Amino acid sequence: MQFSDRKPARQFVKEPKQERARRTKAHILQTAAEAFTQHGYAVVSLQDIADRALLTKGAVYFHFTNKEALGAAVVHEHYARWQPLVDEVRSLALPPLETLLRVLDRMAEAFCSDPVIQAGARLQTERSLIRANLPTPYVGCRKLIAELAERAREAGELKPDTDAEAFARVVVSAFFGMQHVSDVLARRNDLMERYAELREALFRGVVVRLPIAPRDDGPITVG
Ligand code: LUB
Repeated sequence: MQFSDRKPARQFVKEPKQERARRTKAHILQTAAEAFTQHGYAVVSLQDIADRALLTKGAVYFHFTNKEALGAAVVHEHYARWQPLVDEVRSLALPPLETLLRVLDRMAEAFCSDPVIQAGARLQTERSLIRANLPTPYVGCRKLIAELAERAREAGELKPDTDAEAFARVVVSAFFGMQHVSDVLARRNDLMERYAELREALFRGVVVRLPIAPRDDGPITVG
């Protein structure tokens, strides 16, 4: 009989348990990211993360075998968060240059507000201390920016002699350096101002018409 067997009851118990485990794991990851971004990988212990998360060390170990696993999970989650951001901008179907600028704007905002994004960047600079396989940094982002820049060049929005690959390398290096300097000197409080300067300086040389300030929803016009 459908109702009297153990099966439905077991399902009823199992679902919320899995959901709770998923939430606990996400909570640990978020807490670890906050600790890593504030203090760096080396000085944060698994016990520190457990204390911060208001969990026992055993509860943390249940989800992550060691600190290396937690560090690696934060870095992987950092990269997982770029794709939805890019997809969201692409869904607006804007012209290529505006798409590229919006993606960079959104990345800058994420560096201001998302501890997982912040921690992922910091952990990549500390990657020699983390005994785990971490994704190669910068290359995926460089490829995306190069593609978008090349499309903007083909659309006549960037100067015809723009080297999209070289431009992308410069953008990634400058952007990464900018967020790092902002972190070290101002705990990222001045990141959007630094980003606006960087955007202006980098794009001034390659655009046909100068873009206006970040986050302006109007058309991109001559400055
Ligand atoms: C991006 C980080 C931090 C580059 O692509 C990457 O590997 C990145 C990880 O270190 O931001 C941002 C231009």
